[in-house]
Amino acid sequence: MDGYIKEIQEGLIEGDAEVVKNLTEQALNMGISADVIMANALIPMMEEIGNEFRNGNIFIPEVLMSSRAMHASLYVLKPLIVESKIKRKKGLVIIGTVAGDLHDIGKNMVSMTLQGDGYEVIDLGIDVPASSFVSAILRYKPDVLAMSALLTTTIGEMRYVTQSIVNEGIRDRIKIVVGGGPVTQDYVEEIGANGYGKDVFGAIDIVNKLLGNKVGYFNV
Ligand code: B12
Repeated sequence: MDGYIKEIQEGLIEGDAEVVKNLTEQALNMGISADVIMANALIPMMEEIGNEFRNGNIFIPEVLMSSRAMHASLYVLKPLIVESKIKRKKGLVIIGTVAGDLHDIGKNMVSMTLQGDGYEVIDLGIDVPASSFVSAILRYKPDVLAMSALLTTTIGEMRYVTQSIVNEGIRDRIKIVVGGGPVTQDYVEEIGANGYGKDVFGAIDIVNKLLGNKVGYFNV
């Protein structure tokens, strides 16, 4: 198993989408689960790529290539992860990356795992303005709004969206969960959201908890 995980990681660093896609398929054929590929290969490697980027060892084009390779792997994993493990839909979640922010790898993973846990998810995409979040809530009446932000310059949008929901008079209709690199539990309390998830598993846990369903991703 370690061999495949390592090769996928190398493919991610090299930004070789074709190789990463093929290796992901091979790993699945060898019986390595989608959860393991995501948790052991994809997530730590993007962390590593982030460090390399911060330290000036790689630049935006390389990060974009790696991100493309990451999406190639997610494309293969998606049907396995979203294949609902229970028949009944547990609730409706609207998810999006806040305005000014283009990062969507983590959001897409959260969306896929929530679907895998039995939630219906409407993904508004990236760079979503507060007005679009509010319109989507009015239109679809979801149980949960999930927002993602990766930049210290964009997490403030989460406060603005939350305030817009309060101003619209619909705050009590929805639970708000937030996540992404700079987001913390303290920040949740500061902006008046309902919960925070550190990673995909934290996202599942908090949504299940807020909606009164204690069944976690691994237990379904
Ligand atoms: C890939 C990447 C890019 C790609 C994005 C491609 C894409 N399609 O997403 C590109 C090249 C476009 C990019 C651009 C930029 N980036 Co960038 N990027 C990254 C990088 C390397 C990885 C992010 C990632 O995908 N991680 C992997 C996923 C799985 O992790 P994640 O997103 O954190 O998500 C997990 C959790 O946070 C959580 N989660 C996420 N969302 C949610 C939502 C909810 C509701 C919940 C519960 C949980 C949750 O669960 C996820 C799964 O476990 C990070 C470094 C890093 N370590 O994060 C920098 C990073 C985020 N980028 C950074 C910067 C500075 C930029 C740019 C400003 C660079 C520039 N000078 O132009 C631009 C900004 C563009 C914009 N307006 O958004 C900085 C941010 C610094 C800061 N504190 O603000 C980072 C931290 C790099 C660094 N170390 O300096 N970037």
